[in-house]
Amino acid sequence: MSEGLYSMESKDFDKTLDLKKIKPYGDTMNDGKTQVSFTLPVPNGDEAVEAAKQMMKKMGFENPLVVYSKELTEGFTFFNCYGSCTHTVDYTSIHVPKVESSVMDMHETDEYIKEHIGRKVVIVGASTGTDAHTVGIDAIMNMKGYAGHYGLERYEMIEALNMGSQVPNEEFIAKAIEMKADALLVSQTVTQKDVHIQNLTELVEMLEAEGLRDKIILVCGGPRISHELAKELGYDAGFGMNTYADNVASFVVQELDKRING
Ligand code: B12
Repeated sequence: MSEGLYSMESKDFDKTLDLKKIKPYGDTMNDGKTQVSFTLPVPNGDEAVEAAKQMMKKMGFENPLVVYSKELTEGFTFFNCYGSCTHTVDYTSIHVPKVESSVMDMHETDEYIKEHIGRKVVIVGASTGTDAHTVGIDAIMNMKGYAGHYGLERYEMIEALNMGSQVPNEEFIAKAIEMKADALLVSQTVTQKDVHIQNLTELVEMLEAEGLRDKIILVCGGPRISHELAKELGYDAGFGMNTYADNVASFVVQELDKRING
């Protein structure tokens, strides 16, 4: 294949692409081909496969095909299906609120702190409430880092404390007061029954009651956290999947600089 074809944008390559009406791509533009997997609470068999096909049609898929079905446990069958999606999305109308700070690497952030803040920045993090997931907060804070990005413990100009998981909000706040934290990082992975919303909201309310909310930069993160949700819940910023320490550290130090130096 010639190099020219690779460098060609898909809109030049395929004239049928309409960004106002995008559809999943299988092997031709606008074919809508999608793979879906789900479980139905019925035993495996012809009726189960038919039920899965009807479910696919109700979800907006044409020509549904059940390519795999397996009873996982008595009375529960798992399906892999293909179908052509009938729905479209207007890509041109999408606006996703994002944290607005320029992302610096560890060395740039350390230099920024030296120049603009002139002392170590104190950051306390935890996976709070009943949440036992530690990998997310470790990825952000651990010395060794994550995917080639060093965590906050490695930064020369950051004093970082990772309190681990299942940390009650009371203990988290007590530690923040003891360490005179500039920023608190909350990790929430479990979102079943909106438990993360209750827990994140409780922390904001408790910080407000202590008169601390405005004195601390409050950041949350997790696979189902967005910046938009975080702002709605009263946080300064929220980070989702594929976040690195660089993103968080850059936001915290630039925000702290604004608050201290205007
Ligand atoms: C490992 C794991 C566990 C381990 C955790 C071990 C540990 N020490 O962490 C164990 C076995 C204990 C566990 C238990 C449970 N788990 Co679990 N678990 C997972 C799993 C497989 C991986 C999570 C993970 O480590 N991801 C890797 C990290 C790096 O990604 P991340 O967390 O998204 O973090 C990144 C970003 O989100 C962000 N980030 C995260 N936190 C923060 C914080 C800040 C401040 C910032 C800036 C950024 C940030 O940065 C990180 C790096 O980019 C997921 C499924 C999956 N594949 O995701 C399920 C999953 C999260 N678990 C789930 C569930 C339901 C549970 C249990 C309730 C199961 C049960 N019935 O007992 C329990 C809950 C226990 C509890 N009380 O919390 C569900 C959650 C569903 C939901 N929407 O709520 C998942 C999605 C599995 C599923 N598909 O059902 N689990």
